[in-house]
Amino acid sequence: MKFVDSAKITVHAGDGGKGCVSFRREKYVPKGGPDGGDGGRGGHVYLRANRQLATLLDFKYKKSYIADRGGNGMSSRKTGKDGGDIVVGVPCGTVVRNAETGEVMCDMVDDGQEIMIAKGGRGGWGNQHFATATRQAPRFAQPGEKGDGFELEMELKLMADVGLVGFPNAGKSTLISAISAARPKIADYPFTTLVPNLGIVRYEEYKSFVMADIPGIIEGAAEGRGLGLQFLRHIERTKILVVMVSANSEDIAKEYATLLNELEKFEPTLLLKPRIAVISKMDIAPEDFTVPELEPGVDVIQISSVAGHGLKALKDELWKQVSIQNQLPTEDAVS
Ligand SMILES: Nc1nc2c(ncn2[C@@H]2O[C@H](COP(=O)(O)OP(=O)(O)OP(=O)(O)O)[C@@H](O)[C@H]2O)c(=O)[nH]1
Ligand SMILES: [Mg+2]
Repeated sequence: MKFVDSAKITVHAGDGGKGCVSFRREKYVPKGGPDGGDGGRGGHVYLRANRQLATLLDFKYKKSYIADRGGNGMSSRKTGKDGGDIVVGVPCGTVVRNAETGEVMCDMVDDGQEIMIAKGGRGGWGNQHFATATRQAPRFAQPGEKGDGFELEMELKLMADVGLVGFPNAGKSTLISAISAARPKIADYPFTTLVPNLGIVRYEEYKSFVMADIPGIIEGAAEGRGLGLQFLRHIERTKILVVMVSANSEDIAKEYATLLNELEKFEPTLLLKPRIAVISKMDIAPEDFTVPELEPGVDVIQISSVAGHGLKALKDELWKQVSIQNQLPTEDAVS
């Protein structure tokens, strides 16, 4: 499946229907009063977050969403029909901006979350509303109001608990395939992973958390080198980070520092997230391998995804950290 994580679409709510100009026609009443009905409301456009959707790919093919206009008012005070509403499904984690102003209009986080993104125009009043003592036969009615219309920029930021970052070839995809049901491509060359993968990691009997494997990061990623930058945004919303360096890296501490540096350049707040350092490929570690001290206060966990070593300890630690983060009040709750 192709992964598309940004898209531009237009949404147009329906215009309101026109109010009607009409007069009552009855036998023996040559000049009946005004009885023009109101126009119906234009259809709204809603966005709804849907957990089943994984990409913004659909929006590459269908870029325009236009709701019906309201029906015109009719004689005998009959109101026009409301235009049908449209619901556009988006993956959870889609941030929606007004393309013209850049302003964030909504952040579609929870499954089922729904928002009216473009409001249908109100129907115009029919001439029945405009009769007064001095103007008994109004020959006018209101036009319908215009429906809202926007160009929207959508950006998908994956919603995962744990973000996995490391140089290309560090063994990120191998880890996610060892501890979840995700089956990303694994190969012995850099940039095997071209799109993010999400894996659900089961923990004990009923618990689980979501881990995101993103393409490898290299020095200069924050300035656009490699594939890093494009995907770093996906870890902006994770609760914790796993920073992975291979045991046979030439300089583990330097590689680790480079990763942190790229994260910081991309978005300084990424470094405020709790992180765990992971040394991968311990089965092929050099003979004289010693566990480096990478950062005071940051746990270093050694694993081998191939041999299955250290995975339990890693999952225990990840679960512990994810649960701590889940118990903290969210930013929304504080403000
Ligand atoms: N011996 C050994 N090899 C491993 C281990 N984990 C990964 N590898 C190998 O390392 C190579 C790269 O693994 P990937 O999981 O594709 O690495 P990645 O970090 O996802 O790489 P990119 O997607 O390119 O960023 C593959 O040949 C894996 O088989 C491990 O624990 N032990
Ligand atoms: Mg990979």
